[in-house]
Amino acid sequence: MGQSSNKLNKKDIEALAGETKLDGEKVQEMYKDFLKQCPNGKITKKQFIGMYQQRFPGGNGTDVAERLFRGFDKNNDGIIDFREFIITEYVKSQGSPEKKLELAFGLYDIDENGYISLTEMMEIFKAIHNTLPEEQRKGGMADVRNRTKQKFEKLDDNGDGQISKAEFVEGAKDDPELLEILRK
Ligand SMILES: [Ca+2]
Ligand SMILES: [Ca+2]
Ligand SMILES: [Ca+2]
Repeated sequence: MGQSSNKLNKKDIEALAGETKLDGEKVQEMYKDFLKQCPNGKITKKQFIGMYQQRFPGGNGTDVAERLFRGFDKNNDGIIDFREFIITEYVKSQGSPEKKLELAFGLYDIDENGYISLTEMMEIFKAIHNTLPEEQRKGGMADVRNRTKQKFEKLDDNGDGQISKAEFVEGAKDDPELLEILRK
């Protein structure tokens, strides 16, 4: 009961292949793998955090996973379905620069007001820093704060204390570190 709604049919596969530029077989294969890990076709936040934690032995991936979860969960229903999973994975790894910037901006803009505040930017860089193994992290948080503040001031072209999308896009041209979150 209700199971068929989670299954992808041929048309869904083709649509996803079109959106991601992957071939249909590859999508099918990824779907099989996805179902192996998540037999009900959904990833909960808890599962997602668990998956991410494994990527950072010795570090803490929880905050990064929390942030990324929101980027994946496009419709905000608290779960990631295969469609959301594959599209976001694709943008993260091979999306066009515009799509990547779009995704990254959304991750930074935690309260979704259309601007990045200094606090929001701190959250992201702290989360990234926390994924490092303990020995690489020691005493580094003050440094992260200082560097984030400098970055923020540089990005805030009109000096209004927040980063607009245009400022972000412009700044990211010279600062690849702004997209570091997508490499996590
Ligand atoms: Ca969702
Ligand atoms: Ca914001
Ligand atoms: Ca500004």
